[in-house]
Amino acid sequence: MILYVKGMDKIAVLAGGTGSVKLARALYRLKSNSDMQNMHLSIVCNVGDNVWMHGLYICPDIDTIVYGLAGLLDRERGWGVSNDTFNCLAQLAKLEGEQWFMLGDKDLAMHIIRSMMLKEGKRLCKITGYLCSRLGIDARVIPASDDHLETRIVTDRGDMHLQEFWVKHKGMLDVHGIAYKGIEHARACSDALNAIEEADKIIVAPANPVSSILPILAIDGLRDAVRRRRDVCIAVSPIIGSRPVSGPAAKYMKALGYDVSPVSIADMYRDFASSLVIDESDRVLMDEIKAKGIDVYTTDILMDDEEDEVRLARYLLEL
Ligand code: FO1
Repeated sequence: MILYVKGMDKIAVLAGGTGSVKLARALYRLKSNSDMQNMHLSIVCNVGDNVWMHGLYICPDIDTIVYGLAGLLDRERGWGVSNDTFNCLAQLAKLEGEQWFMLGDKDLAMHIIRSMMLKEGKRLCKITGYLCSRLGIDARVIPASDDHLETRIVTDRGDMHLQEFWVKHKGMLDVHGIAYKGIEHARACSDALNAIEEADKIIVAPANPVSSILPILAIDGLRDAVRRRRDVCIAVSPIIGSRPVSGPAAKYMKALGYDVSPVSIADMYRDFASSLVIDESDRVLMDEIKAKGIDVYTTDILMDDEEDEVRLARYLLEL
């Protein structure tokens, strides 16, 4: 039985990729409940992971969310299409040499259509809306910006695109800094600003704070837009204890001078989120977090299976 708050219809989620999709798809699943059919779900996606490969524009975080909502995501890997094959990549390897970024045959269709439409002058947000409608998705997946920006990781071997650091080098290099290249020219997508302005509740997904959430908020106007809605903005900690739930968040946070702790998430988010949800096992940190001027709630935030995902989504809607 869901204690769904009447009138709480518009939900905006700030999202990255592999961690965020678990929560996004659970909210989307709840939307099919008879008492929640009025819910309008808008997912504002990070674009800092976007990359050009083989003349195609890949938007990993957008694609992960789109595939997740469409029920096409490879759940084990957390990215790409389930039951995909890699024949085209094998042929590319013959013609071009070793390939380090795995683009599946089915996945390629998305990148081909997107790249074609971009070359026709269409905006990323319109293209994403079109792809969602073709896949029958009844939610808005919105790029934070239509403009290209990329998260660069500064390492011993120089600065490189996040995908090169994470996929090619398997996240093994030492990290000295992070930069959002192109951020000064990136304009916020108007649909993203509207979704934030109109939301009854904004949920910051348990995503990498440095490479997923901060690049969204670094886009001109976006942080201010969320700050104005601080009272309805809830964040879920991507850190439990002293570890990220997944991915390279620890390396990135340390590079920016933060301890890897939910307390640091409170420091990073307190100006735009009024509440932080942390794991039950971090209950002892509640007072320290509260002292930073952000409300704190505890629940089991680890999403190991579908049941966990839906339970956390319900908890956040009811909070
Ligand atoms: N992650 C990997 O670890 N290896 C890959 O080869 C890889 C390919 C890939 C292709 C399309 C796509 O949408 C995502 C892909 N990812 C891959 C995931 C991606 O690198 C990151 O996990 C996200 O950018 C972080 O959110």
